[in-house]
Amino acid sequence: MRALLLLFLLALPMLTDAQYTQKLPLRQRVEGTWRFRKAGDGGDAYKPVQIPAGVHTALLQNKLIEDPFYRDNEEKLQWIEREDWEFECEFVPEEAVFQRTHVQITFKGIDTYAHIYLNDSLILETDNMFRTWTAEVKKYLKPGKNILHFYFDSPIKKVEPEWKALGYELPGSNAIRTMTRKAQFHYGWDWGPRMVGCGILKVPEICAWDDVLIEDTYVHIESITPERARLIFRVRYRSEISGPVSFVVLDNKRKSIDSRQLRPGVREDSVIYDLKNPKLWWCAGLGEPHLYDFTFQIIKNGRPEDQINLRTGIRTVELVTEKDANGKGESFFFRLNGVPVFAKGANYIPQDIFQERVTGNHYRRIIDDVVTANMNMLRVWGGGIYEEDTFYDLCDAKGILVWQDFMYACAMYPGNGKFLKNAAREALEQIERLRNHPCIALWCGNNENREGWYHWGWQMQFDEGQRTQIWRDYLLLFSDVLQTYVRNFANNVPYWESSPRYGRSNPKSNTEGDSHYWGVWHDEKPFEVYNKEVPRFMSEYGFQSFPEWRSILSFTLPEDRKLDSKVMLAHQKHPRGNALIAEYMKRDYRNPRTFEDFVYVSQVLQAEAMRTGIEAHRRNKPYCMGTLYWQLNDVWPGASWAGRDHEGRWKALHYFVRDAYTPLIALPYMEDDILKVFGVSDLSSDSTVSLRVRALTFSGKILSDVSQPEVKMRPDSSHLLWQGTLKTVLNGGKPDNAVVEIVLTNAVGAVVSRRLWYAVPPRKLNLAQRPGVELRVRQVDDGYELALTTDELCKNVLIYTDIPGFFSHNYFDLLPGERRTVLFKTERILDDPQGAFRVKHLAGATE
Ligand code: BMA
Repeated sequence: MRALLLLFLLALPMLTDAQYTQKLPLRQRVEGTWRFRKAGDGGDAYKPVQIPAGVHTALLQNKLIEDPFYRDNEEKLQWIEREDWEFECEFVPEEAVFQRTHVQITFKGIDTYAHIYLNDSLILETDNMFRTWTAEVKKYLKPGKNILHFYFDSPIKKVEPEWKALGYELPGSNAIRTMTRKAQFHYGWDWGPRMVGCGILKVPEICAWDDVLIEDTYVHIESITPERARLIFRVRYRSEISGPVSFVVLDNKRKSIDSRQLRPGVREDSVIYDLKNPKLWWCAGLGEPHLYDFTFQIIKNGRPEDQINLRTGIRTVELVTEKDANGKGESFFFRLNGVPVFAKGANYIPQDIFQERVTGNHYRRIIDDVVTANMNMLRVWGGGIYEEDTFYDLCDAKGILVWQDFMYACAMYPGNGKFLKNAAREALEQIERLRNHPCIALWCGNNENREGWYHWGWQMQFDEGQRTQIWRDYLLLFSDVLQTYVRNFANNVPYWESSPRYGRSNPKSNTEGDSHYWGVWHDEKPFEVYNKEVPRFMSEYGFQSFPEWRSILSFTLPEDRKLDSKVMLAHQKHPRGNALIAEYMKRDYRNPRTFEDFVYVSQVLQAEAMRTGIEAHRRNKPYCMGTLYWQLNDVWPGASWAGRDHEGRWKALHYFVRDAYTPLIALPYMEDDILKVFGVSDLSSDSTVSLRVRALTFSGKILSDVSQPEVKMRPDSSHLLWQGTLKTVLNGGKPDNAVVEIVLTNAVGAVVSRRLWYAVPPRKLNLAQRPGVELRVRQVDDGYELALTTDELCKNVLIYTDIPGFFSHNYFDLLPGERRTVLFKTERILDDPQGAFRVKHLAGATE
């Protein structure tokens, strides 16, 4: 007996240990053998597939279709959207799962209409790719082999009857998309292909648990003072048990314990947690994006029943829309921790039309590129997807504010009860998912739906009753449901009903709200109108160009490499795109010699256009408090407004933006033959800089040279630093043979901003056709250093190579006598480094 007792006592610590971990819910991915087939095809039609996959990538994995991006393959794949598809997984659950009281499977990224069966029992019907679906499966799951089966309805055929039954056609391009809560760009956009697929875009997860499961934890920031931040940890849990437990919050410094009584059912509760001397979260340029790591636990008898780790930041964010003192307009800007932020950034769209191909590496690279380009805000545009957790984690960590649209764009949406319920549930889930991220600065109802309704002639096709109905549906969703949800659940993040507030045809678009200014591009207005059409916050404006030449090579054959070839036209989704690029190019540039040169000039043209806009917006600070150009990136390789192409290669625009977004900058602006230089500071403290404005001929003769040492720049300001007549600046030089260099240096003599300015458009410049450019290559640690010199000014120098890698600088103007070094980052070791690089420049690429 004694011996037995001893044995028992010895075993006790082990038992406790095992029980300790056994208590926690078991969470694991459904790993197994996946296969798929076209519905209706026989059993032997099943093909293996790696999940996550949509039908297109599943077919591609099996080489049953060709690369959808290659040549004009897109067109040949349109049959896919009208078929139903089946996916299936054979898996063996871990034994431990069966020892738990509850077993559930959670599905995310189910695109879109699926019947999901476990061992032939229907466990779920899904109809929204943005939602999370959970099924209790304890009674269907068995030890050994299980079959999880998905039947996907064609997203087109599924909604056709309902679409017809509406009695009218909702406005918007490819508007049948509005019937389905699925990424709207899948149906084709003016920068992307049409790939209406279905599939499993995330691996499902099993969760097995006994007594308590935490469903959601939310850190609500109640108040912040320098001494203390009061946080309220709100938790929603499911419990099978009642009785006393402890709610524990841990950060790396301390632990707080609160006693609570559990009650069975789905319950909400909260604990207060005070953080001493909180370090605030700041966006890039204003400070450190400090983050706190917390663990929240529910502990019973010393053992955690469930626990959640979460990372968050302490900050307040406001959207300030206040009437101007003169009564003429209304502000629109973000205030972070009480400090106004001039937003610098771009509109972000998904990184691939097939989201399942986007990896953590893609996210890290793109957010790094955003940070490198001195941005502090991205707008996640409403025709794409609510981004993945990784995206927001990176934005939190790097201090990138996120303007988050709900996923509605350029259309009117149905308003029936079923649709609204689905939309409301989606909103709530997404708000809950994102509300601990300090990067979220705004929730916006939709992209251009309001603008379309009022200004794109949409109303004309409807009778009075239909108009009333459609608008009522709009208001119900965007002004009522989404707004209420954001107010109640989004952790004090502001809501904005629609972007833009007013369209460009309304003069109010320049005095209040955010604006999408498309007079440049759609209305063919010259780039200079950006200087006049300055809104309070520019949330979209853009100009197209072609992707990097190597990206073009990847989807074409030599015979396709012409502006109007069938293949190139298939990769230009804007009906007037090529004509507009060509028309604008003619205004400012001489004729490109080849198609490759055209592609290069298109990028320089685009970069100049966006720089004109960015500079106008920054100069007009604080009247204008933000500039987000359209668009950061691409979903496939094609002509588009992106500054960074689908392969992640920087176009000229991304290089220009990095310079144009530097926090301290001197900006040239000519008005009535007077060259004005504005100093803009986005910093929150005073700076002292020296300004130098100097004019040179293209062969390097100095025409004028003025310096202003010790210039004070107030924090967060824009003001005139210097001005001179063009005549005195050029001082006898000719405008077609002169460049003005404007340089700001800081107190220790480092260059903080440098801008080269010309008095006439590039086509009028008298550039040397064959400037004596020399390029010397030397191997360095992370690649090759390229040193460039020239004896005559060389405009828009593009260095290129077939070797994969990244050029630290490109598309820059090289002054005579200047020595410029560029780092080419690559992992390759080159046999002939000197012969590996080539240089293109404007005079050589145009006639
Ligand atoms: C905007 C966007 C997109 C579109 C872009 C270019 O207004 O919201 O819908 O791709 O213009 O036309």
